[in-house]
Amino acid sequence: MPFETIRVDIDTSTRVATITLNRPDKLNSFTRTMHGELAHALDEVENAGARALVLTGAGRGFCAGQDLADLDFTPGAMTDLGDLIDAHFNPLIKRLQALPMPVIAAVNGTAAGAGANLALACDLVVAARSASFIQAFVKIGLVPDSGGTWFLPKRVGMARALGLAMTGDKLSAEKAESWGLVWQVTDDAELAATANALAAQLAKQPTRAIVATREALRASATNTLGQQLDLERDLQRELGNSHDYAEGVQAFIEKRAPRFEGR
Ligand code: T3D
Repeated sequence: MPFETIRVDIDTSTRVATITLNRPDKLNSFTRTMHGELAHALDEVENAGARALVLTGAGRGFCAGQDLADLDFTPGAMTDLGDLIDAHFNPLIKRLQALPMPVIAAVNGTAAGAGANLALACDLVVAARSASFIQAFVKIGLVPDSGGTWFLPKRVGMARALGLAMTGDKLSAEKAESWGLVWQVTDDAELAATANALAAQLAKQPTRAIVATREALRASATNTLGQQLDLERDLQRELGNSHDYAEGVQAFIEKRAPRFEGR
């Protein structure tokens, strides 16, 4: 399906899908159209049986959050931000977190406002050295949304979360890596290849096990050790019946590389 504001590429040999936010002149900020297209694209990626997704931006920005020109400030007809978030941003973050495949944000440039938190909602962040992360919300009198108040304290601790959110200061890719927000920083020219290679590597792994691992690691934030041990048992029981488990064990015994199929 042709899109106006994004590009979608699905490599049927590697089973890696790439979605590129494509409004470079506006630093790929979100309009309602882009939200709608992204929702369709995620359906497309899932229906195509992709086994890893790369989310990136065209041009010099990754995503500058909400397009502030796509809001109505007319008295009596003002955009209700709660409605906008309910209709678009929250479903997007939940969808990304629940996709049955690993998701990599390839942050090519500025990631601001909801754009920064969009990256944090992905499983792994690979960032170009020139990229940066800005919790820009405070500069327009808002609170970090799209999961920012949830992701940040868990990943960087309360002191740094408060600092980033209260100042709206730019965090460089290298500092974001040293603070634990980013998996890997690459030279700008290497970003696409690095993210693609990582996605191709993940797409060859036992996808169900990867997704279950993500579920377990997330659940550890609120579970007791006892609950976590039970969850690990349940997931292991489920995966013990998977094709990829049988294949992994067989491959080990036959001393060959496994051929996982994601089922
Ligand atoms: O508000 C709600 O609806 C609730 C939901 C909120 C979610 C949010 O994301 S709120 C936060 C919204 N985002 C921002 O506040 C960030 C705004 N942008 C900036 O602060 C700066 O653009 C950046 C720091 C990200 C980058 O600065 P710089 O100097 O590298 O680029 P620039 O010149 O400011 O931007 C380039 C173009 O993109 C420019 O357009 P022009 O003048 O060349 O035609 C600029 O207006 C446009 N642009 C950048 N960000 C946005 C945008 N246009 C609309 N909305 C944007 N968010």
